Amino acid sequence: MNTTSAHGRPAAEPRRGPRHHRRATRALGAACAAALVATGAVAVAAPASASPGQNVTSLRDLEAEDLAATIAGRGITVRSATFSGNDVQAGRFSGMHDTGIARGVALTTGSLIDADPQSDADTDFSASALLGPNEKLTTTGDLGGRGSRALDRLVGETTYDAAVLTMRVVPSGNRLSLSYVFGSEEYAGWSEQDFADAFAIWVNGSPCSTVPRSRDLVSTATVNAATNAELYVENFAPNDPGAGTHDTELNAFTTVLTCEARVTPRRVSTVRVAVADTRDGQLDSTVLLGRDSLVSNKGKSKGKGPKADRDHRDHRGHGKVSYGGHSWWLYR
Ligand SMILES: [Ca+2]
Ligand SMILES: [Ca+2]
Ligand SMILES: [Ca+2]
Repeated sequence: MNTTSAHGRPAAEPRRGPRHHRRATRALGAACAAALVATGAVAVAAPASASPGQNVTSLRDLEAEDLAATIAGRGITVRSATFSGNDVQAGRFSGMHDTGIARGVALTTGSLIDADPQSDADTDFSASALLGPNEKLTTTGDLGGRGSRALDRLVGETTYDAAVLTMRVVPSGNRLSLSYVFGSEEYAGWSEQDFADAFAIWVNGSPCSTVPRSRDLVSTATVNAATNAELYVENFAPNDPGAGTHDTELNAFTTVLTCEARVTPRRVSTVRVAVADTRDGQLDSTVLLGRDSLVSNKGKSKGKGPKADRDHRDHRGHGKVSYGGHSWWLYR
């Protein structure tokens, strides 16, 4: 396993807060606070309602096995599934056409659902990290949750509020693939200040959520307006979350990417998806997994992925594909 930082940042770089202290709070001054003042989109705990047609059902009403069944497509038999994290951090969603994955499973370092104002237990989050539109640049579920040791080792940071879905599956062929999108509230200024949250998909212990034609892990540090920009979808204007044209709370997100791995046919493989905050528990990062997109077949697999309006991909999975009126270039 790669144990070096995917971000290439110096270990001695000054930090904004005591990383060992769970409740270290980021001073949301500077760019983000200015943005809130400028837009009036102040972080009042007003329950944001989802845009029409968008729905999410969290693990308050589902089991981890339901999530695995949603992701599993052709050539995959699910043996078991477990989840680690708060039950509001994972669930099933639909109607998210603008993200490139309209239906599937989401994991987040915050909450997928709005807080119930009647519940005392909901005081650490207010609004969904996923459902549109983009109302704030700083949507946060600070859940006091543990991090992931595997992500700690992988990215060289202490992590918090980890959401980890682990699935034991039996693939029919020697290839396995899974379609995903990674998005974050850390986009909009904080990722450049070393607040890149941690995310990985592993197949039998090997990370596969890498930038195409590279070994770099997908994160805010490796996919953004300046780096691998062809894989990056921005959903805000400076100081203005409402200027985003994509109907999701995510400040920015990747195009639809694919994890691919070689596996042994008819033997149990372990697929693990994990996302966690780094340095503090604030500003949510979220990963979307396409419905029926965990697939296996013989030889080269480009995955089933979410159903597209138009699909001009070639046999290698290269090409242009359109979802919900938006087009994406996919690279394999
Ligand atoms: Ca946002
Ligand atoms: Ca969090
Ligand atoms: Ca974060």
